[in-house]
Amino acid sequence: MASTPNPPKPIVVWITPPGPNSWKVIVVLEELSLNYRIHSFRFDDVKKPPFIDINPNGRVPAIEDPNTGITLWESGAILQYLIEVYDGAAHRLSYTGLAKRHLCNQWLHFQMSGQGPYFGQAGWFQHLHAEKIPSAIARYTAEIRRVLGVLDGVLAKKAKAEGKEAEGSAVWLVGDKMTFVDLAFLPWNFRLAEVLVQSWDEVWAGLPHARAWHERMVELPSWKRSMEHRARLMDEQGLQWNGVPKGIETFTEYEEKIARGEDTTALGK
Ligand SMILES: N[C@@H](CCC(=O)N[C@@H](CS)C(=O)NCC(=O)O)C(=O)O
Repeated sequence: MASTPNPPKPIVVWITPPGPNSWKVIVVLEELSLNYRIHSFRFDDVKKPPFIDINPNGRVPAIEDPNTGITLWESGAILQYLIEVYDGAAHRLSYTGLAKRHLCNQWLHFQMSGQGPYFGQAGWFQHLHAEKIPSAIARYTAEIRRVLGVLDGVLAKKAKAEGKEAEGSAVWLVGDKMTFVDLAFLPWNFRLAEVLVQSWDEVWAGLPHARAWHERMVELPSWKRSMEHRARLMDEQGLQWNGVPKGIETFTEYEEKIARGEDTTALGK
C-alpha cells in the first residue's frame, strides 16, 4: 500500500479549543499522522482580525496549508481537502470507487447539515440562550434523537447484512473500514451528555449500534491525543473541560452570569 504523503511544512489549523467542530479536523490530521500545528485563540476573537481575514464567516476551524498555498474554512471542506491531498495514495480513511466515494460524501453532508447545526442549536438553547424556551429545547433535542436513530438504524442494518451482529464487531458507515466520515460525527457525539443534560446511558438508550460505533472511535489513540491537546489548550485559556471558565462551579452558575450580562471571560484568563 502506498504511504500517506506527509507535508514538509506544518499545516496551520486555527481553532478555539472549546467547540467540537475544530476537533473533526484535528482527529483526521492525527489519524493520518500529518505534520500540522495548532493556532489556538480565544472564542471571543472569532469575529475579529486576524481570524476574520482568514475566514470572513468568523467561525472555526480554518486551515492554511503552506505546502499548497491553500486557505480553507468549513470543517467539511477541510476534511475533503485533507483526504484528497494527503490520503489520496494510501486511502487509509477513504475509498477510490465511485459509489463509496459518493457515500462518504453523502454522510459528510448529513453530518454538516443534520448533526452539527442541530446539535449546536440544542446546546445553545439548552445552555447559552439567555431566555429558556422549552419548545426550542424540545425541538432540537428531538432532532438529536432522530439523527442518532438514523445512524443507529443504518449501522444495525449493516451489521445484519455483514453478519456482524455480535457485540464488539466493527461496523462503519461506508464499506468495511473506518473512514473520515465516521470520524466527522465523533466530536459532536462526544459532547452529547452535556448537550442533552443526560447520563451517558440515557443518551444512548435504545441506540446500541450507534453507541458501540461511537465508543470504538473514542478509544482511538488519535482521538485520545486530540483530547489531550484540547485539555492543554483549554487549560491555557483558563477553561474547564466543558468550556466553563475556571472559578465558576457549574454550568447553571455560568448561565446565570451570562444572563446577567457579566463578563465571564475575565474569570478564565
Ligand atoms: N459549519 C461550520 C461551523 C463552525 C462553527 O460553528 N464553529 C464554532 C465553534 S465549534 C464557532 O466558531 N462559533 C463562533 C460563533 O458562533 O460566533 C464548520 O463546520 O466549520
